[in-house]
Amino acid sequence: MSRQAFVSPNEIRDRFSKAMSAMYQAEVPQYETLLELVDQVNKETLERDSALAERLATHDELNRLGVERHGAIRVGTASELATLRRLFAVMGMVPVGYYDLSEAGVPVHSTAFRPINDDALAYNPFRVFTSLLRLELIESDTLRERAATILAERDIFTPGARELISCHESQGGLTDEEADRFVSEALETFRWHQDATVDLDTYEALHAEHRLIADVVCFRGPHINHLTPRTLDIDEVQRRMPQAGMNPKEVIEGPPRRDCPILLRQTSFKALEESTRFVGERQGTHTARFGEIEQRGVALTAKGRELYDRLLGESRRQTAGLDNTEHQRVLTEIFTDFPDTEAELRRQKLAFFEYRLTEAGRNSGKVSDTNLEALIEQGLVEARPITYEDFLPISAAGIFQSNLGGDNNEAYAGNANRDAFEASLEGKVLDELTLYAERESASCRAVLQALQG
Ligand code: OOG
Ligand code: NI
Repeated sequence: MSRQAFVSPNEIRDRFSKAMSAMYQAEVPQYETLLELVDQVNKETLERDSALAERLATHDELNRLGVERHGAIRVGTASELATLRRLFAVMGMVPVGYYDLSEAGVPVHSTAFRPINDDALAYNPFRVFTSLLRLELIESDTLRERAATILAERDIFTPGARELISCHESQGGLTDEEADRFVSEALETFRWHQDATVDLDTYEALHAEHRLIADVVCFRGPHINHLTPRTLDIDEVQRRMPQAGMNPKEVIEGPPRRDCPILLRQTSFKALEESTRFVGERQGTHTARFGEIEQRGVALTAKGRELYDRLLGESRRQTAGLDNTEHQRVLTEIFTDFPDTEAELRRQKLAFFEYRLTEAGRNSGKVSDTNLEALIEQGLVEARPITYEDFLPISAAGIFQSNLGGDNNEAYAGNANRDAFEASLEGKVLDELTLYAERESASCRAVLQALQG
C-alpha cells in the first residue's frame, strides 16, 4: 500500500473544535442553552438586517456562523505550557500575543493559540486563550511550595497524546486515522474531573489565596473553562439571557455598539457551582465553568488601539458600579471621539483593511493612479475591514473576575514578564499587530500590481 496522505492541520482543528463543543455541551447543559439562544438571535438579526446577511454571504461567513470562536484553559507549569504549544501546533495553532493579567489582579499571564493565515481562519477560526499560573506571585512560601509539589505530580497529557504529538513532529503530519485518535486523546486533557487531587483543607487554603490558584492546582487537568460562539447582536443576547435561565455578567466588555464595530465585545453567563469530591471522601463545590459570547469588529492599528485604550480608560472612571444599560450609554458617549465610518478609519490610519479589486477593477485596463482612496472612489478597488482575531487584556480580566467571584489582588500588579512567559513556552509569541499590518500591505501590493499590469 502506498504511503497515506496527511490530513491538513485545518481539518484536525475543525474536528477538534467540534469534539470539544460536543463534550462541553454534554458537561455543561447551560452552554447548550446559550448556543440555542445565540442561534435564535443570529437568525433574527439576519432576517432584520439584509445588508448584514448579504455581506456575510459574500464574505463566505454564513456557513461558519455556528462554529465556536474560542475556548480557554489555565495551566500550572512551564512544561505543561510548552507541551500545549506542541499539541496546538498539530492543529495549525500558534501562540499570538502576550497578555499580562497580573495588572488586573489575576496571577497569570497568557497567550492565544490560533491559526494565522486567511484560509486557515476561514476554514475554522477556533483558538484557545491559554493562561499560565504564576506561582512566583504567591507570597506564602509554604503555600507556593505546596502548590508546586502538587502540580509536579500530575501529567495532564495522555500517553497517546504525547505519542501522536511526537509522531506529528517526526512525520510532518498525521494520517486520517491518526488525526482522529489525536483528537480523542487531546480531548482528554480538557475534560472536567469531578474528583479533586487534594483534600478539602488544601483546596480551601489555595482558594483563600486566589480562587484561580485552587482551580489550576487542585484538579487532574486544565478543564476547558468556557467556549465562545459568535453572536451578531451581543446586546440582544445579554438582554435575553435571564429569560433563558442564565445569569449574565453585569456588563458587556469592550467597546460600545457602533456602525463600524471595532475589536471585540464579550459577555458571559456566570460560572456554575459544581459538586466536587475531595481526597478523604469529603464533598464540596467548585466554581469554574461558564459560557461566553463574542462579537468581533475591525482590527486597530497601534494608533487606533491607543485611542481605544485612552477612551476606555476615561470611561472606566465614569462607569464603575453602573448597570449594563448605563454603562453602554456612557461608553457610547465617550466613544463619539472614535471615528465611525470606514473611510475615516482608513484616512486616519486607525484600523486595518484588506484591499481587493472590484469587478470593474478586474476588467479595467492598465491604471496609472496608485492612490488607493482614489481607486476606491473610482470603483476599481474595495476595502474590507480585517477582523480582530485576538483578545483584550482589560476585557479578559473582566471575564476572569466575574467568574472568579470578583476577587482582586492588587499585590500582583506590575509584573508583566514576556521573557519569562516565552521561556516557559519554549518559543516566541507572535506580535498580532505585525500580522494585521502584513496582511494589509500584501493586499495593497497585489491590488496595485494587478492594476499596473
Ligand atoms: C480566560 C478569560 C479570558 C476572554 O475571552 O477574554 C477570555 C479564563 O477565564 O481562563 O477567555
Ligand atoms: Ni473567552
